[in-house]
Amino acid sequence: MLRKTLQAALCASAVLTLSAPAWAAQAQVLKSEEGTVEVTTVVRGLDHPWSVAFLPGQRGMLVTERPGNLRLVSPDGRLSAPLSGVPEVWANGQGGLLDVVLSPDFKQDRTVYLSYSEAGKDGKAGTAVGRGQLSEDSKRLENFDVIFRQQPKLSTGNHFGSRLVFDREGYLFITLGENNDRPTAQDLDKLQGKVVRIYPDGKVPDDNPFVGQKNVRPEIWSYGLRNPQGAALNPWSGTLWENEHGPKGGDELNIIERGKNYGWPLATHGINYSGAPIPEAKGKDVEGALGPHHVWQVSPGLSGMAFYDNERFKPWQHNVFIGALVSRNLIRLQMEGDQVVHEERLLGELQERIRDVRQGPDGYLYVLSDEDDGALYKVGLK
Ligand SMILES: [Ca+2]
Repeated sequence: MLRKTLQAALCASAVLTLSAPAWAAQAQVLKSEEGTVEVTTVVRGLDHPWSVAFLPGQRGMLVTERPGNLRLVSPDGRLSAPLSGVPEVWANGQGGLLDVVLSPDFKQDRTVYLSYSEAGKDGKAGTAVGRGQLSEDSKRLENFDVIFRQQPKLSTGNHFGSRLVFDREGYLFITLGENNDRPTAQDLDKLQGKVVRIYPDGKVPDDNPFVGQKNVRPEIWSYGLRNPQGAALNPWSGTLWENEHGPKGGDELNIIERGKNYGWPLATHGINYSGAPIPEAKGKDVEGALGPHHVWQVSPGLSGMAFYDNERFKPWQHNVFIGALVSRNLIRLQMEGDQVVHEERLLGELQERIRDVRQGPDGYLYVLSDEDDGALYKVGLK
């Protein structure tokens, strides 16, 4: 009897998974400075989605859900069952299954990289990164292997970072939060509050800035970061850009340079959520630390970011888009060269926490809302 009930339930969920969703064709039309924005829901019912990666050749998109599932979304909005072969994640607070990116050679090696929070001792956790091969039927990751672990593990649920970005030479950058243990962002013997640079197999390049120094982690590329939840490679300059969720006030956009100190927690434009100053802070600008490239005095709660580099929507060309969790909208930054000259907020009508934004191969923006009933939206100009 129980088995029959289970079978019926499984059949019902299979039907749900395979039938075309009713919301797929609906589009919302919103006003913006650059014309009418059209928002199409590709899929709903995602459990706190965190990141999206596009498979080549119209094979759909991989989406991470923070509680620990990796799913495939078909181009017409069908949501797969969770893929098998994904590592066990420590899904507490801000931790769980986080970023997903494809290998630059995905067409040859079918390798998928994941960042996630991994359990340590005493109820604490840290960011880890691993990779596996996507099976031909896209139903599982095979031979998953951990290539990087944040050490020590200090998080009780906060500030994992953890965006993954390949540069043009094939180095892998990982952005790492300070696990809400502020002073560690300045400690070069720890991997909290850092950007690290490794080879795709986890080995450390000899030309990293601190290689060979005593009591310094050789993976470190730059340091003094709080919770870098957004990062992307600037397609015009090839440099790594990073944004971070500040304390109360002081969200930052930074251009990441080799060996540089980005200040946290010695230099910040923000204060504690309680209203008290950051105990370690010495000011907004501190000698030896690079100030933010751009700063928000009122924290939008920055998350995933994307450069727009496509002919489809010309008014967006050379813009930067960043998801905002607290202000619940999508930030559009108009740029002149590297300088931010104007800001607009989009998608505020949805009233959803925006976790990630990516430019799809079709030139549309794809946006994830970090909600219990999260969505993947396709966003364009009409
Ligand atoms: Ca800073």
